[in-house]
Amino acid sequence: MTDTPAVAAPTVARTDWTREEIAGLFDLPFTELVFRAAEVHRANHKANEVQLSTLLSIKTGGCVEDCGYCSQSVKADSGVKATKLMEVQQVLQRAAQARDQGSTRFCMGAAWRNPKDRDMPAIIEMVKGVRSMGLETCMTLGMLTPDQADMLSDAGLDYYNHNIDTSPERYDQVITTRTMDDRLDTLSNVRMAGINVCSGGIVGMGETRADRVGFVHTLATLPDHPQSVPVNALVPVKGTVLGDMLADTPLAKIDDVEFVRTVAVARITMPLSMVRLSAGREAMSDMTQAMCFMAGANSIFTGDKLLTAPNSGDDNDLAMFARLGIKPMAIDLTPGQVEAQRMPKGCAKLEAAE
Ligand code: SAM
Ligand code: DTB
Ligand code: SF4
Repeated sequence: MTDTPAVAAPTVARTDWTREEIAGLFDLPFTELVFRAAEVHRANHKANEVQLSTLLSIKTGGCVEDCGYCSQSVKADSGVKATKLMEVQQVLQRAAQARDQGSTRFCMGAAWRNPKDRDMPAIIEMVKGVRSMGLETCMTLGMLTPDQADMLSDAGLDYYNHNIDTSPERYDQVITTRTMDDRLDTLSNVRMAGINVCSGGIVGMGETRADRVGFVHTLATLPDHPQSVPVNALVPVKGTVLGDMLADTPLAKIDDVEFVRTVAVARITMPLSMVRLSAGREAMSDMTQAMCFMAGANSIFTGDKLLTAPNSGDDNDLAMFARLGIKPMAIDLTPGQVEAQRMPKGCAKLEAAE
């Protein structure tokens, strides 16, 4: 027996976690923490199935925000060339390729502070087109107004990705052009529009353990847990504030054990969410990724490119899955079934009114 904090019944998605409880989980002996996370994972998910999502940058670079990690900020001297919004047909072609390679969710990202109203018609065509192929749709376009969130919901968008990225305390050291509250407002607009929320962040930005506690705490105490929680390991890019600041320091790469701990604590505190092992896999061994799957990660981005940074690539991932005995998670791709998996619009509005 241990005198460490008790974990709630695995299927109860508590939103009243305290920072002390979360810090207590991080402090557990490593194998105890991973064991508990694996128990929670097995009680709520198929343990050896991993969901595959594909990313496409539909509008790259030239972003006016100053996120210290991002190669696409105008403030970064990263060599990323700014592009216009891609044509709808080109996006649909890439979605068809992703589907043919076994992906079940197509995530479209734009380097915007927020979409302009004139961008919305093309965005809506993309959502409708990708969805009609039987893929789940995800977009990440920056801040959204309630009206824009409603428009995306009406178009059938399944998920909206909008990361809180770090702890509330550290936020203004990473980004100065918006606040954590701006982020939370958009998450609320998305939730109210009945779109599933995808929100997570980045570890390995030189933050402290206390920041990682604050980061998980913020997600796990939202009114509803995000349905997807991406955990990114910083991809340090030359010419970005953080890439340059951390280069050649011991903080340049997150300690693997601490990364797995973060995944495990996310799994325990948000038992029903999909936890996505996101950016940074290229620099991780199969064994570290295996520990993440053991600790409850059950989704990855496939392909050899994320938005601008390299990703592991399908061949490496197929080989890793074969080594580990992991199967890609299937979804029922018939349009009616994809529809059934989407949160009915107005659910969150009804809950909020209660
Ligand atoms: N512009 C939109 C926004 O910021 O919400 C969408 C795209 S943005 C690139 C999506 C997320 O990618 C960020 O919130 C951040 O968590 C992650 N990201 C960006 N650059 C990264 C890097 N170098 N390493 C790890 N994650 C990164
Ligand atoms: C997320 O949390 N990770 C993805 C997705 N959401 C959009 C993006 C990772 C970007 C990595 C850096 C790049 O490719 O530029
Ligand atoms: Fe812009 Fe998003 Fe990059 Fe921040 S993370 S600079 S908002 S593209």
